[in-house]
Amino acid sequence: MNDHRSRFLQLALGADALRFGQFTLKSGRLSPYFFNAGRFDSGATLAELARCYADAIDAHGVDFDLLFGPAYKGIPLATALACEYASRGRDLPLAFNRKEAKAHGEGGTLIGAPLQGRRVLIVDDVITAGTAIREALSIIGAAGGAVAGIVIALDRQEAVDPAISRRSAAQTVAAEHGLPVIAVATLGDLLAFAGDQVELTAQREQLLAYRDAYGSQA
Ligand code: OMP
Repeated sequence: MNDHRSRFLQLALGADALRFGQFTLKSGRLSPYFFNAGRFDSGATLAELARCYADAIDAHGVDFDLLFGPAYKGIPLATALACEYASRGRDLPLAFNRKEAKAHGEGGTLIGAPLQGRRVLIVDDVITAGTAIREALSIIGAAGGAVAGIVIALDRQEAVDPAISRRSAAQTVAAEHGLPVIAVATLGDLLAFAGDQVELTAQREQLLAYRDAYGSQA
């Protein structure tokens, strides 16, 4: 693996955005790793992260004409990606939401370019159960946008209820909405990456056990 996936994983580990230990997830699961996109907290790390996103999107080839960053973590990600595309010669409109509606000034919950009639690419950090992405889908639909796809940095490839189905949350969202879900890297990529690093052997064992318990088949 020597492309945007390994560049991203190296960047995330170096920035402490990807950490090993014991973490309680939004779903209540106890995870041996956690991805915190908030640790991409400098211009240089965000710029390199945006290059990884753009390379993953371009490798996939999705057709879109607006970037949408869901509050809060998606906002700097979509913004950095818009800047990266501008530096590649493509000036894309950008929009995001706020979590609490504003009753004064411009009002509402949407900021930036109008979504009406646009093919929107959602830019977010991570998918576990897909709750955050579903919220973004309904916000965009209500504003008259058509979602063209979803790009995330990390797909944790977890089944929502492994006793019922081993389909991942990303696969479920993709199938339900007929949308591509593009990940810069997946848990599978992280396992392959960790397999090449002797110092990550113990962490890899924990990741494998976690995947056995909650992971999707893909
Ligand atoms: P879902 O809404 O379940 O897909 O989970 C996405 C959200 O989980 C993210 O927006 C974060 O709030 C949080 N999260 C992380 O940021 N990193 C992780 O590695 C795992 C989670 C999580 O709680 O599942």
